[in-house]
Amino acid sequence: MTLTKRTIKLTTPFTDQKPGTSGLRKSSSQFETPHYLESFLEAILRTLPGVDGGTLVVGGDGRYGNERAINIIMSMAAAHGLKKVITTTNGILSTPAASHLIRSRKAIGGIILSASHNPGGRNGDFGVKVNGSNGGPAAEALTNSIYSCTQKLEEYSLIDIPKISLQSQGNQQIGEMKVEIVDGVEDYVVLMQNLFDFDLIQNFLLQDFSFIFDAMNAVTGPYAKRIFEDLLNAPKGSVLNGLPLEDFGGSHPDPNLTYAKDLAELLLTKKQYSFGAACDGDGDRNMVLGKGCFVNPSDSLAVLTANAHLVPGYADGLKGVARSMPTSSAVDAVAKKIGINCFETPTGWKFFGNLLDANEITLCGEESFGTGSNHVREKDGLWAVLFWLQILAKRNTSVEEIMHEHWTEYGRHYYSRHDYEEVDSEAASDLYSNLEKLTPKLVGKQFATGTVMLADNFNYKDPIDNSLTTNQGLRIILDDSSRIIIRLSGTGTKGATLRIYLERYISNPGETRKNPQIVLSDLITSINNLAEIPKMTGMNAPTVIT
Ligand code: VG1
Ligand code: CO
Repeated sequence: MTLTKRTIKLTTPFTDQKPGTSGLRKSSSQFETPHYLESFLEAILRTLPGVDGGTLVVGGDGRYGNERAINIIMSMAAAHGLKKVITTTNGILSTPAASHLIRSRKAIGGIILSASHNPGGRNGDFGVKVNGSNGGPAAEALTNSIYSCTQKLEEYSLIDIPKISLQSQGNQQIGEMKVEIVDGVEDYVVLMQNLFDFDLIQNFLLQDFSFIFDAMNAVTGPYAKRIFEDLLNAPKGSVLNGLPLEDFGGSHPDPNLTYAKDLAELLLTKKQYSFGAACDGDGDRNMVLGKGCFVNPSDSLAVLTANAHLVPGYADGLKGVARSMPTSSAVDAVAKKIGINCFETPTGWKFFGNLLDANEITLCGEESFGTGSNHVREKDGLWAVLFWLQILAKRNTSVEEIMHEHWTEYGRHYYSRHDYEEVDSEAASDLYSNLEKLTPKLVGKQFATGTVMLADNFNYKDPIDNSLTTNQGLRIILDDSSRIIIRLSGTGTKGATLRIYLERYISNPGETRKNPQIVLSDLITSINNLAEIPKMTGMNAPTVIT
């Protein structure tokens, strides 16, 4: 069957993508305005190397708009000469599973439909993320090319096709292009089985150890049920909110103490389970909790690094590790002890890509509940949960014990992030530029708990391709190793989000069981005063404290 290609002229220019971001995240209603999604897809399909004759992976976290977007991608992909599009039943594909599929099927890249941890539904957010052939978020150069393409876009093309049913696996043909619908869970599960000892974890779960996982009505439900309930024999019902819903049941699929508060209550207040975990909308983030014990994501990366030798997939040792700049230095201490490199990158998973591809690092992570390794090129929520279970099983201990032993050995990097959400954009940018002028003047002076050694705006030179990324966050570093970082979020969709990251190192093992907010209080007060946060934002307290 030959199908006819149609070209549609654009009357309004597309100006919405922010330069430097590897996708587009906006309200669902914005994505439903005519030609909007199509315009961004056109820029991707014109820019991604290898489109002509190539294979593309497409799927999403199941939020409102997912199947519509998959159908539009099919009709545009056919018009741009792709040989094959691989998608999944019901379009369900987590971000890490997409990364794996891109790599294992040697695709030219992928389009992941998700606004990650942002709420979904008709009144929520939608997003389009672009990944390259290494399976990772599009690197800066590709992102910039897509951005410049959006700036001069005058038309887009598609082929009219009947709606494709994603209900079952199989192959379909659209003109010259093949559509392959696969099970989005299976390949990923096999990858996990290759990295972890499922028998050992299964036996451990049979002991006096209770487990609960919250899929937050988002993409990890089917993966978690398969892995934990079917393969590891956790009791049925161990996976809460396991059915992906278009609006995530009206909740905010962000695994932190504020938005996953039901789970936090089960573990921290009621102390009903030995272990609890949750993942975000698209499955790349994770939160790990023990009985009465919250694991800070920065500490989690440090613990995984220190115990990686206990995991079959990493038994040969680690090449190196990396963390994003605002992530605490807890992992640095472990890297130093085991004698491997520790790289510091800007916020965002794309900056780990080159280091992973060049085999300079094996594990990496961010303070924002992201941990991952060289098994894919995205952070991976369920992988992190399995990693923790493997360590617990091998050491036959509890999360709380692991944390206390870790802090006793390495000291504790007390850490917290304060987020001020939906701040007026102008007020937020004024606050930031005021601070940018003020902070360099602090060098040599007393501030909070010590003397300021360095105050700058973080720049990063990629050690592999030497590319330079500037303006990645203000840092104030003190002589007692305390750090305060100030950034404006790049992923929010309403107003601006101000993030303040606070870190203080205490080496004395006797002082590692304190409340972080108390230990960090001098830093908190000092930065609140310097930045005049209440006055500038009109907010007396952060929206989210992690
Ligand atoms: C946030 C996090 C960052 C993470 C990014 C994408 O960015 O801070 O660490 O990489 O979200 O996560 P920002 O610019 O809002 O601080 V996800 O789960 O969207 O892939
Ligand atoms: Co995410």
